Amino acid sequence: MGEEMNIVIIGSGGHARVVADILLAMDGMNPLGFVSGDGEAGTPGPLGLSILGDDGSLDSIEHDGVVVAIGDNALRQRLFEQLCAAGENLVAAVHPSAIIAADVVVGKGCMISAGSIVNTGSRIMDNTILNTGSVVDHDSNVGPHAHIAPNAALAGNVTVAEAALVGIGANVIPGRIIGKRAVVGAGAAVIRDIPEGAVAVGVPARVVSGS
Ligand code: JB3
Repeated sequence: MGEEMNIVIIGSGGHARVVADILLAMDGMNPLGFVSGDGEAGTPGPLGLSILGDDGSLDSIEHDGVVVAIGDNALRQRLFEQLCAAGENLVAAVHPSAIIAADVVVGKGCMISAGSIVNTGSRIMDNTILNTGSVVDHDSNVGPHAHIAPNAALAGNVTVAEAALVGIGANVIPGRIIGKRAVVGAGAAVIRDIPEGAVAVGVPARVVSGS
């Protein structure tokens, strides 16, 4: 077996624990622990991993890569960009049970959770979350810092722009575009494009704010 990569997880909330579990399940990844503002360094944490310190301690921890494991899109984007600028290696955490077509492009720092499916021709850009059991069907584009929540499904040729959130259990019919930083509510059915910054809810989804 080749050498393992030592990975620091940025954040220590629920999402960070799921990312830790994914890294433990992957070949070649060795999660070292969490860097966050929560708790004293050395505090024992979940999955046998501890808090290593706050952001200032990252330089003193010997590591090969980091994952920003924070659900909030804006905060995850800010930390991702800071860490890239600092020369960090942003690695993707992809659960072994995810089914990803051979030609799919997966960007830096993505989290692809258990049971997710990404079909042929799709592109998953940097720092995106495909949460548990989500589906991204063929030729879809999921922009950087976006989040496809658990059990949400994108049909073919869907575009989800930068930092947009498709909520838990929502569905998007083929070819629709979800604008930058838009939010699609839980269980919504998107049959029309959603403008940048809008919040859309319901079946069929209607814009309730932001446009
Ligand atoms: O719905 C699902 C399946 N998952 C949700 C996920 C997508 O988002 C989950 O239920 C939560 O709603 C949310 O998870 P997350 O991001 O883990 O939220 P929370 O438990 O609030 O944890 C946020 C973490 O970010 C905490 O550990 C904070 O200390 C950390 N944090 C905030 N600002 C930071 C910073 N960590 C670092 N290193 N630097 C910061 O500036």
